[in-house]
Amino acid sequence: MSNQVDDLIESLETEAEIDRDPDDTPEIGIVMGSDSDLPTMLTGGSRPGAYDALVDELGFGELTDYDNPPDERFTFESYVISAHRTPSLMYTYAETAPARGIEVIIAGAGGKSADLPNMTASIAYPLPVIGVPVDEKSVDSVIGMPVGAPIVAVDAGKSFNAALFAVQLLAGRYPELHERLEAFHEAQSTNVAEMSRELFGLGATGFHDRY
Ligand code: AIR
Repeated sequence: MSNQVDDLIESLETEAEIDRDPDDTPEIGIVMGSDSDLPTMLTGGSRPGAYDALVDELGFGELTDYDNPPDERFTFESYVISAHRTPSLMYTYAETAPARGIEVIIAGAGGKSADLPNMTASIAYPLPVIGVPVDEKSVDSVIGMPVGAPIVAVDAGKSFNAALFAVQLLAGRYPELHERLEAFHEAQSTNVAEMSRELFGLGATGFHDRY
């Protein structure tokens, strides 16, 4: 095992032993099998991703230093962890998550052997894990868990929905997040209504050429 993996494992274990104010620890942990998953997992690639949902729509901050949390009340952290290349890191991440304040994990991986979400769910149980198949090939391996070992998963690539669902899980405990989710939904509906009115008023060709 490389020293860098050892160092990461040690820092997670050390963090798990620190008794921090829960307001300063991340509620959501995002893990992905490779940095090549980043466009899909966080910033969206061809569509909006988890980062867009959490930061732009729901006011979360990204925690990048446990000693200096961002000003935002609700935060997330993100790591690259491969089930096959760094299994011990996956194990430690999932095992230490509750002690580090994580309340829900979003885990994404791609390819035919996308095991990070389901293995993380098994190790972190009963902490909820939302799986994101990074591509179509990985759908079966993410959702194919045996009875008694649950995972919920979103459609291929839809990390935006995984983030929304993570916040839905948190909203039962934090009324403020409940309100933010409602505001997001309201804004989304208004946007559809505006488009609808514009399409009707301009007609299909006029709407298409409007910009
Ligand atoms: N992967 C990485 N370790 C285990 C798995 N299943 C997945 C990553 C990524 C794909 O393999 O989640 O979607 C290709 O990874 P890379 O690093 O070769 O680009």
